Amino acid sequence: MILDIEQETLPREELRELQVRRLRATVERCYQTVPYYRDAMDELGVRPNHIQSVEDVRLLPFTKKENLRENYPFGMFAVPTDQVVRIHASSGTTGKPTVVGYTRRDVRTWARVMARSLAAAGLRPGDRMHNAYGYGLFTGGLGFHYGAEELGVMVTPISGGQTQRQIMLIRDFEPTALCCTPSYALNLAEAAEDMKVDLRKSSLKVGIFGAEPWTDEMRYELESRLGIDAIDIYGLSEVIGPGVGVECVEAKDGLHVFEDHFLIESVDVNTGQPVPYGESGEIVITSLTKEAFPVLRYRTRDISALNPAPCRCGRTHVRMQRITGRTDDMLIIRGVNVFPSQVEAILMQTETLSPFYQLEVFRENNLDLLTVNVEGSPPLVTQGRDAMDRVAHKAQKDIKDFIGVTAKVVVKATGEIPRSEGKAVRVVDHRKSQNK
Ligand code: DLL
Repeated sequence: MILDIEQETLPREELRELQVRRLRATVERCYQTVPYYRDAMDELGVRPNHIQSVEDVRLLPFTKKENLRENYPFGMFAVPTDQVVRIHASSGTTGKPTVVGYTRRDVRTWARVMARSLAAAGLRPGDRMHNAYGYGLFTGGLGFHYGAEELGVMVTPISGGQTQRQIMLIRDFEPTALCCTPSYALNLAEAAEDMKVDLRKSSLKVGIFGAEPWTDEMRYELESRLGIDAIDIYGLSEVIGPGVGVECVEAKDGLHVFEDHFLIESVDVNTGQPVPYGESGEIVITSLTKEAFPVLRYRTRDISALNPAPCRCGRTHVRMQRITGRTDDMLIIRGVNVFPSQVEAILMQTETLSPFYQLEVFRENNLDLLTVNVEGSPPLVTQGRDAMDRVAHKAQKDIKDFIGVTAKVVVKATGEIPRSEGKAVRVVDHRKSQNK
């Protein structure tokens, strides 16, 4: 029996009833205990009792990252701090980080949705997890850790880094699941190959990868180099951490959102209006069961489409398409919108290129210029510069043909692109420093 499968296969009408009950309680709690939410609702003239159906969520104000920052550190908490047993924070590269808090019950809820995520990915009690997500303020490490313990999975809390040692521990402890960012999984695959360790013959059977955008092309690469099923998992600190949605191992076709805990919408980035099923929009999430840090209509900046079609695994929860990228990672190069993941898909279809890449953006004579740095495959690199330039030229043409953007492609030697230990840095934007 799969953990909580009754919750995940509820008929939609019953799920809606559960959601509206929980939504009303959450809105009431926000209104009564968080001055920010009360003010924002008062401004729109919305009262908690206006929420009568799930669709009424649209009456509520959006919450943005800036609103959380303005209330740094604990201003958005809906319980006194003596009831908060854990905090996490998202890495603020600019300015202050966003701090999120959990009550004891929140920690249990999170462990439960993470255990359910692992179960959807095919893990069962008795499995073993190599957990290379970072431990600390980042939610990845501890989120997976508590989920594994909740499910009854033995966890190696290795965190990120010390890559060669990780390979040794995978060989010795025989984990069945590898959990880390997809870019770190690739780093591990390469390190194992360098050490002449064939991970395809190891105990690993599944990889549960997330925390950054990745493509189906990257999935095939990881599956074939590691001999596993690669499963996508989504989440964000502001909403709970990992465990908001996950692919099922049966279909690997969209991430089931745990709708009994999270109400999900997809809206037009500019107008905030809902977009129809199947169309891309910005994902907006309202927490339904959180105590310490409830969120109302949080604008995630993540772009995806929702699919309500029943899934072959039997779950009735809506599926979210793999995230294309974040609104703030979208580059606009001479008027053409481009996400790094689109470039990734094209590079990875070129056999002579390796999956290690990084984009650079410059500004010259008021024009944005995109350079795509990518490593050649080892056989290409041994053929020398001319061969590498020919491949670069072809990739440049493919990028122009398929994405419509003019980019300069530079094929580099092995090891020239920095290896990731957590979330990969896909874009180096020189425009800001050039403006100074
Ligand atoms: O990255 C939580 C997490 C940890 C998810 C481990 C999955 C695995 P944050 O650091 O707050 O939390 O970053 C959240 O990461 O808004 C997305 O932009 C991105 N992200 C997370 N999962 C995916 C994914 C964690 N599967 C931000 N695909 C989110 C694409 C993802 N982007």
